[in-house]
Amino acid sequence: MDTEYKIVCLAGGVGGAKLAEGLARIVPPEQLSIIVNTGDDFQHAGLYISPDLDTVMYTLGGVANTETGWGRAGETWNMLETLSTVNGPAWFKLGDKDLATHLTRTYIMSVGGTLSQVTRHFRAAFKFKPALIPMSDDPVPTNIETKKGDILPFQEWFVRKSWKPVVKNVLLPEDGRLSPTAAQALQNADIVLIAPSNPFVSIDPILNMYPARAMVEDLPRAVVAVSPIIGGEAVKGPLGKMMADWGMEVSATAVANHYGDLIDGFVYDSSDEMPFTADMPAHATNTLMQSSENRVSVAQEVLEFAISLIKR
Ligand code: GDP
Ligand code: FO1
Repeated sequence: MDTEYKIVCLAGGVGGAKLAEGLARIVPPEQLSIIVNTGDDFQHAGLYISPDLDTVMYTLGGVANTETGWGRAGETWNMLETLSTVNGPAWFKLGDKDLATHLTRTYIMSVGGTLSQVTRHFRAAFKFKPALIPMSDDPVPTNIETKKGDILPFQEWFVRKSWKPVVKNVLLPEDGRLSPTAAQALQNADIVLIAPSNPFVSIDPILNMYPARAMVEDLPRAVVAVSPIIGGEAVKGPLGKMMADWGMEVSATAVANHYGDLIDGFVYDSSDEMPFTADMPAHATNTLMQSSENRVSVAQEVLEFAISLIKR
């Protein structure tokens, strides 16, 4: 697509990766930066795991497992099976191929590399061109406070307990800062696109990184969010359950209201009601991004809508 604008996409894992792939196919790489949630990151058996960065990286590199939404395609599980036989921590499934990423990341960070540097290092191996940027270079873990009163590290809640415990609060760190590369990308941005990621556990953690929220709010150009709700349901994952548990309506409108004044426009699925938010421009389309073609067409529409807001 012929655009002179600098575009930043805020992304979590699976919903983020799909829009990022569509954008990567139509926007010149030097004009696209993807800032990814790292609140889900954790140390597992001594390895530094960064699930959302890896999902976006594998998707852009064409090696993602599209069935699970995480990990690599054509995976084998020899290490995991052997890990079980020695009573190792097998609850978090690391495939043999995926393991190479975690070993390399952990190695580079153990000799002083930052998460931003590691992510750049992977660019050549996975052949992705846009700037893929962790939201922070520091550990900024998201914790989940359950209705029962437990405080669980994100992956304990999400994977180990299969997101069954009812969420009372998503606890975000108070002192997290944007990585310098993420701050630079936002500084240069003309358009910020908020991917159809989980607003509470993927996008809010990014906005919580000082000074991301203020930078997005102050952006002179367009900020557009894409709805992760289709037909009154989340496509995948805990979003619908979280909203229902909190007594929120599971709807595109509720997501638009959650972002509120932060956004200048909202893209929602044609199967949903027009979101009612006072004079917020909204655009309906088929937002399900199963194939590469869908990802490109959704990215194209979202971008054209954002550009139309700039030109208004
Ligand atoms: P996670 O970090 O892997 O959980 O992924 P994200 O937070 O990036 O994305 C999860 C959200 O993506 C879920 O709430 C889904 O409803 C949404 N989602 C997944 N696929 C699609 C899609 O094709 N279209 C839209 N509109 N939303 C999607
Ligand atoms: N999700 C699961 O539900 N079960 C797993 O065993 C699992 C392993 C895993 C390994 C590497 C990786 O990068 C991601 C992995 N995920 C797994 C995804 C999981 O971490 C979540 O989807 C995200 O954190 C939510 O964004």
